[in-house]
Amino acid sequence: MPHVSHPVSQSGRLWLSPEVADAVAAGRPVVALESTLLAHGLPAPQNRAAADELESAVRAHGAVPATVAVLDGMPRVGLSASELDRVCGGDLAKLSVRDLGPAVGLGRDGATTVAATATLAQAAGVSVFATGGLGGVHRGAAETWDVSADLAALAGTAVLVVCSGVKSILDVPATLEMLETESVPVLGYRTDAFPGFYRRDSGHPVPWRVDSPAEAAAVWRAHRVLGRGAGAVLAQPVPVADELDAGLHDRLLAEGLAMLAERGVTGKDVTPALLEHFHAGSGGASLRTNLALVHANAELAAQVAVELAAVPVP
Ligand code: PSU
Ligand code: MN
Repeated sequence: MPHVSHPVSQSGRLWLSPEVADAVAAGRPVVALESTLLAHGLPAPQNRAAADELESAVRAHGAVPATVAVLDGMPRVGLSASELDRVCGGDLAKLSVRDLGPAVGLGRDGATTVAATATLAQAAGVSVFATGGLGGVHRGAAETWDVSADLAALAGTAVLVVCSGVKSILDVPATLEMLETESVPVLGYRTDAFPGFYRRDSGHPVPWRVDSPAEAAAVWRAHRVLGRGAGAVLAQPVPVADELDAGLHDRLLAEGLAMLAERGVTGKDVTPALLEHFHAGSGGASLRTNLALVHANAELAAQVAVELAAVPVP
């Protein structure tokens, strides 16, 4: 299909695929998908299969998928099959919001984090976004100051992020505190517990619970009016059958944290290094958990996007 122009891509450096541009213009449901989880969170070749599978899950529930990345300096919302090949082909930079200007200005490629994906989704007119885990406050942040830019981005970007909470590798209560400070509502989906990614319960409660896509959509509509432009988190625990065994989880976490300290891994390399450690050390179990939860989040995000499209947000 030839690429058609869209007003957004003409006015600035932002490319929407024809399918995404048409859906946004017509007010049809669209779900943004993140590319860092493909490029840095999942090993090849499973990442390429996952990219297709997530897009199919969104379509199966009646929405248009829009995977986001920067290629040849162009921020893209909605990728073709060959563009997904590039994202999953290895060696892509990890782009948070601070990296968007440099990557675009210098004509580079990169996979977008939650923060950068939310920023580009909002610019494209897409307000629902599915991913696996949110970045947050790292353990030891009082010394290292390592707090994911995902939190600041959510504070100032009106996007609903459907995820499975944050990983136990982070400081979970500090992350929840910061989301509260930034006035980002956290909604448990059919749960009162904030999910811990591999595990259904991080040990910390959520302030609010919703039990259907319609309830999530109702909250999002109201938050768009009252929430001062902030995003929101819809946190869905991994399906019961796919939860990682508690003992295995705790062992991998302890080993992984020791490995980071030993190797001196810091900054933006921390999350990918720990994910790899979990995937390698669990004999594939953590990968199955990871794939199952992003799939479920893509489905739920599509259902919420369909609800929102039925009654447009003011
Ligand atoms: N958490 C996960 N899997 C991931 C990430 C986080 O369970 O793949 C990725 C997301 O792209 C998230 C980013 O936005 O890591 C956060 O990185 P940092 O902590 O460097 O901001
Ligand atoms: Mn960081």
